[in-house]
Amino acid sequence: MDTPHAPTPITAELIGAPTDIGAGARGASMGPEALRVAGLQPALESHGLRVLDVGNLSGPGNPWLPPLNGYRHLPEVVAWNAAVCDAVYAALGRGHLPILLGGDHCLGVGSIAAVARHCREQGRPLRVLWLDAHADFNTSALTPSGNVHGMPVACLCGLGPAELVGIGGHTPALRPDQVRQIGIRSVDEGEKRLVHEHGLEVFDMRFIDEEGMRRTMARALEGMPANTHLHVSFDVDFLDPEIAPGVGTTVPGGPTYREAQLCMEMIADSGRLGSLDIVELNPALDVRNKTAELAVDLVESLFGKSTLMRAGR
Ligand SMILES: [Mn+2]
Repeated sequence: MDTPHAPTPITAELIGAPTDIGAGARGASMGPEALRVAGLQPALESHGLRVLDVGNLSGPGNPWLPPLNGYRHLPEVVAWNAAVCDAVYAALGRGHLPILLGGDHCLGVGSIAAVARHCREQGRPLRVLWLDAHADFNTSALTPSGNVHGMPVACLCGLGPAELVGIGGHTPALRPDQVRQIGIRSVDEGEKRLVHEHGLEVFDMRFIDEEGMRRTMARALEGMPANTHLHVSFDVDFLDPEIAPGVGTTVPGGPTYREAQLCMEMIADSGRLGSLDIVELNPALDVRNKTAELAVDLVESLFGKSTLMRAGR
């Protein structure tokens, strides 16, 4: 029986968004099922969470067309993001911790716009950790590909097509000073300039090499008031491709297994995690689902599984 002081168990709500509508390679649409097959739900349950798998959202198919006015599949991208935004916002309203199972990273727009809306309404500070090989701060003027999965941070900060930028009902959804980017190692020239102009705080691989993951995460997590909602947007290409081959946009030189574990454990230690995206997992490029299994392993650490031999853990 619960004592009056027992903490209410967290209810995680798994929301699948099976689409690769914003990506440059097909296959991330199979990500949600690969995460389920890798045992995401029982893994979370083993750490004391209640887990509600609400299944997959539905949306338009991928017509695989060239860019139109600088964007590929913009109407479809908007439709998927609107569905994600509604689902994540509803989950937060139920007091649940939404876990978006992508899908490509364009879905970060809908997911984080919903979180930002919830936080505005609740008067809570929001911080977003963007774990990624890429800054995802492109605009249609900067990127020739037109793939929207390279643009979500820019869209959230108000740079992008109006129908996507305004999806959470407030433009911009985020201020750049709410975002910390970690693991970045591939940024286009024009994008780099834009990131600096907008003052995003970036802990790139050079920073992690020089300072170590511990100092990196301490910096990324510092200065959060007690009621801060922390959102983690975990692009699986954050990880070194040696350990995580199942993504469409591998970039060598990412965090090792141990560095990634420490990153997740320090986020867990902050006690602030309120929502999560797991995106860009591409089972078509994976090897026997090992990248999905690694993602599940790391998400366990995010929810308190510690690989350290310390008392009380
Ligand atoms: Mn990304």
